[in-house]
Formats: sequence, C-alpha cells, structure tokens
Amino acid sequence: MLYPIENETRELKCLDGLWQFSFDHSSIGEKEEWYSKKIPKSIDMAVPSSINELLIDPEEESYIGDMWYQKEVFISKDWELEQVHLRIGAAAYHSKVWINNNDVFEHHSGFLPLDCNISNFIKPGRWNTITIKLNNELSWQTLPPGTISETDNKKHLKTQHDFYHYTGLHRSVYLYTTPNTFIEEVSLNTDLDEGKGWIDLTLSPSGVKTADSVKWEIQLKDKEGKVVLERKFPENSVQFHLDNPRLWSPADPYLYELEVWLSSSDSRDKYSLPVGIRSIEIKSGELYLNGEKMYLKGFGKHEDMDIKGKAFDDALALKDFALMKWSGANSFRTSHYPYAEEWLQMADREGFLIIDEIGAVGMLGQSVPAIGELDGVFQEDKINDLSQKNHMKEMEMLIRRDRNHPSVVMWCVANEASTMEEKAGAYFEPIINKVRELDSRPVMNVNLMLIEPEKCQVSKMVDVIGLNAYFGWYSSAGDLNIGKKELIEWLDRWKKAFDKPLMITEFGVDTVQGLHKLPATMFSEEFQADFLKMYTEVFDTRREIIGEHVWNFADFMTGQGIVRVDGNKKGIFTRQRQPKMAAYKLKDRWRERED
Ligand code: GCB
Repeated sequence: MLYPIENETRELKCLDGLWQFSFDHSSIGEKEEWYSKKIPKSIDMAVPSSINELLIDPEEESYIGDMWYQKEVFISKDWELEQVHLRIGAAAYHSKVWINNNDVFEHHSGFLPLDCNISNFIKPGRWNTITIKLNNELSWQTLPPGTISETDNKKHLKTQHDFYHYTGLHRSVYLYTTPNTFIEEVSLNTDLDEGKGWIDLTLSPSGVKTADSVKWEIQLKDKEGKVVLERKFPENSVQFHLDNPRLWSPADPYLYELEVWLSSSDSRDKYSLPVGIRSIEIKSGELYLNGEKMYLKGFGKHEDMDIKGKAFDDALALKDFALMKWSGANSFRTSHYPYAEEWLQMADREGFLIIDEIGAVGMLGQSVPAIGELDGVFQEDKINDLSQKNHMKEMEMLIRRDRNHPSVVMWCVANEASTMEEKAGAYFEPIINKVRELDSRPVMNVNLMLIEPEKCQVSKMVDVIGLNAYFGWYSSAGDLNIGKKELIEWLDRWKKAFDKPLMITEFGVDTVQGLHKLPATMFSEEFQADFLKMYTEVFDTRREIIGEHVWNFADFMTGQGIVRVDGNKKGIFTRQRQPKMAAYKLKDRWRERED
C-alpha cells in the first residue's frame, strides 16, 4: 500500500497517456482471450481519465458493462534482477489484470489502489502487454451500492447516490521496482506528551528468506535535511521521541522526512516519507489538535471536473487548494469515497485537515432529494453479510493506505445509511470495532436529515456524529424562518439523544451562478448567501458543533433526473472553479475565526 516512489533502490515508470480501449457489450472478451491479442475495434483512451465525457455517442457515454484497456510497455533488461510491481491508483469499479497472457490479479474497489507483484509474468528486455478488463456494475454488495436492470440488451444502473457514475482508469498507472527483499509497509502514528513528540513505527519486510534476518535503520531529517534522530534496530516495531518537535498544524504544516533502510543478506531497500508530528483527540465533547481546540471550517468535496470526470489532475487539485485557502477553510471531507492519495499528500503540505470517508454512500432505499419514506435495506437480499465483509475490507485498505498522513484526522464509515433500521446496529458494530482496532483516530458516521436521533442505531458507537442538514431547502423549501426552527429543533434532539460532538457535514442549496433575486428566492445567489448565514448563526450558538462543511465546494455532475439541471449546483464555486457570491461571505466569516 506504500505510494510508489523512486530513489537509489527503486525505479518508477509512469504509464499514463493513451491506451487502447474496447467495449465488450456481450462480455465475450475473456472467452475469446482478448488478453492474448490486440483487443478488437479499439479506440484511443486517455489515462487517467473517466471515459464518459470523452465519448459523443450517448449509448457509450452511459455504458454499463465490461470494457478493456491495453498497453504495450517496454521493460528494461535491468529489471531482471528486481521485483517489479504494477500499481493502478484507481480502476472504477472491478478490474482484472493480465500481463502477457497471464491472469495476474483481480480487484474490487473503484476508489482504492490495485498493487501487485508482476515479476513472474514480465519479459525484461522486451515489449510486454498489459491488459485490463474493467467492469462498472454495482450491486447491493459493492461500495457504493447500486442495482442493474436490462432492456433491449442494454444495461442500466440505478444508484441511491447523487454523483455521476464515472468509469475508467481514474488515477495514474505505474510500474515500479524494489529489491528482492523490500519494505512492504511503513505504518506510523504520532502523539504528544509533555513537550515530547512520540512516533510509533511498525515496519513490514517482504521477500525475506527463511533463516535470514533483517536490519532496520531510520533517520528523521528536518526541512533543511539535518538529521534530528537516528536509530538501528532488528525488531519490526519501535517507538521513539523527539524533544520539543516542531508540530504539524494547519497554521504551520511542518513536515519532517523519515528515511527507512532495510538490509538483508542480499539487498538493501530504502523508502522515504514525510512525517507530521501532531496529536488529535476528542475531549470534553470537542476536537483538539496538539492540545488546542479546533473548529473545522470547509467543504464536502467531490473528485469531479469537466472532460476528465473523476480523474486525478494535479492542476485541478492545486487550484482547489488555492481556493480553499483563499476562503479561509482549514478542512474538507472526502465525500463520498476515498480520494486519490495525492489529495492527502497536498493536504499534508498545505495544512488541511481531512475527514477520510469510505465509499459507503446510498445505503438506503431511496434517492435524492432527501425526503420521503425510507425503505428497509439491511436485509438478506440487499445489504447483507457479504456487503459487510466488503465494507470492512475496504475500510481496512483505506486505513492502510492513509494512516501515515497527518492531514487525516477522522475516519468516516458511511454517508446517509438507513441507520434507524434495527439491523443497522449489528451491521456497523464490527466495522467500527475494526477501525478502532487498526487506528486511534476518531470515528464518524454521517446522518441524513430524515434520521430521527432517538431511533438511530449507530450514533452511540461513534465519536463524532456527522449531520447533513437541508431545512429550508428539501423541507419548507424557500422558507428560511421555518427552516431555522426545524434546524434548531433537530439539533436539540441530537444533543439530547447523545450528548456527543456534532459535525455539520453538509448544508447548502442549489444556486445558479449569475441568477440574482431581491427578495432572495431559491436558486439565486442571494438565497445561497442567506441560507448559509442563517445556518452559521445557529451553529455559533451551539458548543456541541465542532465544525461546518458547506455542501459543496464546487458544482458537480450527477446522473440525469428531474431535480438536477446539468448536475448539482450547490457549489460555492462553479464546476470551472469561479466564485458565487456566497464564497466572499464565507471568506469573511472563516478568515475572522481564529480557531
Ligand atoms: C445529501 C448527500 C449528497 C447530495 C446532497 C444534495 O445529503 O449526502 O451526496 O449531493 O444531499 O445536494 O442533495
């Protein structure tokens, strides 16, 4: 799960660019062994990118089923003596990989990386073929869930989530090498105690021969490259401390560099990663970073952009961070799935706090808007034991990928699940226990506004209760006076039922940029500004609220439907990242708050 890097012991080759791509409407590719030849009727396809906005034919744009990617890659002769690994940042949603005719790996997560050792299947010094079969069907057992129907030989997907079902190789594809005995995992946890910064480090080697022993060496360097700590040890875990370390925080996102060396009888491997020393805790119902109270200001986001869809793009990410900084935000939630790790790396450097969410969105029996009756879903034929097993597995992968990032301050186990159902408690309990077993960060679950606190089966298990509130929009539409009463009454009930910290994970309204109305009415820029003002005034009177995340940072694409005109328009910025009026109001509010 370590992010691929290059250095004196490792090489890295990026396979981004154009790949060959074919649709497989009748799912015959495997039977016809497409991996053993050039995939038929192929077209050029960009990687990383979603396929959807690159295609003009509506049947292709909304295609559900099997697809194939293929690329010829020259592998250097020098790699003969190394271990060679393939890493795909994200393949949405199911993928199967062949290297030169060999069936190598299967992966079932649309938002977490696929990483496999392909040394036994490559031909160094020659051209090699990488073939990937992708499938974008969802079921009640996938994250997120969805259901498939078929008419006239065409598959249709129905989901309960409110973002476009983009498909493709969404993140970079790499080949990288390691020595034969190599560092497979580095897991670190930092804490503070009386001026000392503690680091717990767990290291895992791979490829160690029996009867061989490995030796570890670590160096912690400051920003100037000066070694501030050095250790040599044979064990796979160690704890050490720094006196008076420079702490990591949004105001000063200071990163040390940790270099880890592994030596065995026949090889040496090195892996380096940035380390931010900080503590995070919930104390007396509030959130503390390095012992100081924090109020989270920021956004629910999406990985979403014109043309490239859900692809990770450095330029877009830089722009988003610049705009979030400008607005005075200090945090965001990876709603509603794990984002590319590059987002977390940037957040570490830029000083943002992240609520890291898994792809468990739409575990409920109806779709947006968030009103109406909820049908049961925690049952044998829908969200069942297999769903729970997959959910747990993805949570584990997420924690293994992201735990070293100082920016990650909380894990979020689901967005808007049907948590009033009796069986929801038994479903979430082992998942939350697993998260706690793997990591010490606070755990959160996000609730839909239809959830009645007194009936919620999950909130008692978490540290922070996430709330999505749209009173004055989905209820009492357009009336902010009644909306305010409903909001206050709902918050009172949550406080009474649990007396736990509340995080407002969503509040916002669809707003058409350039539409102005006096007096303010729905969809106008004035209404968005008034709505956010009313909500934030209420938040300011309530000590139990530990933060506010506006829905959404930017307008984003959704599936077609009668409540969305060219996507969800609740952005404070447009999809092209230009500000609406409310952006300036938020900036004034957030920049003024010291915490
Ligand atoms: C929600 C969902 C979010 C939707 C939003 C909306 O509660 O969590 O995914 O986009 O409402 O705009 O309806």
